[in-house]
Amino acid sequence: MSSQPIITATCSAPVNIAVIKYWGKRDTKLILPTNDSLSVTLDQDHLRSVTTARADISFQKGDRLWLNGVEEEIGTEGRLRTCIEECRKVRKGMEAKDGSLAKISGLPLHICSENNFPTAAGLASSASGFAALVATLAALYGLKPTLNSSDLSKFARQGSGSACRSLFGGFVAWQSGTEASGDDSLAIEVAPREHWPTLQALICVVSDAKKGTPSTAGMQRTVATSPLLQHRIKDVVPARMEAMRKAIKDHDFDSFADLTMADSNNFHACALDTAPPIFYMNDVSRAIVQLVEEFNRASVAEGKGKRIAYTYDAGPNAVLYAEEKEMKTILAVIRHYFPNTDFDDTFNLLGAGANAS
Ligand code: 2P0
Repeated sequence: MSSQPIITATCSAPVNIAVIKYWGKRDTKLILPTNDSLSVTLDQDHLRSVTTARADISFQKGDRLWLNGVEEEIGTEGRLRTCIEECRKVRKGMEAKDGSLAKISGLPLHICSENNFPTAAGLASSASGFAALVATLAALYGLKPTLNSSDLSKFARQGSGSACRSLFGGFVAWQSGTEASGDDSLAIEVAPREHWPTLQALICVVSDAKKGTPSTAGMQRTVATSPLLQHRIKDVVPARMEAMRKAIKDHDFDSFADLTMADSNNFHACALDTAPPIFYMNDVSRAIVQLVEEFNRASVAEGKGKRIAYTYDAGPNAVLYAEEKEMKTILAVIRHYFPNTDFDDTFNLLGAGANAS
């Protein structure tokens, strides 16, 4: 390993969209989830975070961070601080072990992060943002020989739960783990993007307003008050994770669609079962559900099986998964029924994980 300090690093990270949803924490500080989740990583052409970090003795005001050009307070504790210090601690340990390594762990950091999509677009930016932060610090500190992507996912997880999944490309599982330390709560690759390269995602931005109930607060209200969530954790998700792995392994779109839509609906039912209830979907979201269900019903009647899967996160925007060959038709149908809605018409391919091109 080189003893020269690499004092600047830039990495990017993609957005991921869960098909088995994360909703609820068993530990809010370490961000340990109440159930496993599984997501699809999108390509970085349309949605990504790019982060640059520099360590420099001349940064006399200490660590600082700018998000889309606006300085954010890092503070002495909290998610940003945790991610930075976790990476720094590993570098410090490496420097203590290997005297030839440049002593950069103690240098102040300046970090700039930009999204290539509007933060207010109602699309999750925390996942790509924290994944890019950890990937960048890992590059700056040369952590990769010591830590693999699953190890780094544990750091990103402490920034934002869903961020751990953006360290990998393709199909990714976040194993909830059982240890109180969080050491086994990490992301793993289920299948690389090359496994199913014809699967694509269409993002229908129904509303670009910021969501009313932020995920972090909303999910803990669900944990505290929803009996349905307990059923979801114990009886629904474990079997669904297994079935989803099999659907992906077999390129079985029909099962993939069934499971994806069922899990989106179950998650939103848990939100509705929360006291007071949380409404993320709106009338347009529900109209898209009805349209997809009708499209699939007609397709099944013709013997073609289901051809579209919808899923909704903590907001009204629809993500539609389909095979590449179906996308033109789907876009035409959506445009026909929603002529006045300015949906993004870009198809998102499956992408690679953080820092990969
Ligand atoms: C998911 N969501 O699996 C689920 C589906 C929203 C609905 O992960 O508190 O922003 O930072 O860990 O990761 C959104 O939650 O929450 C989320 P924190 P996060 O993608």
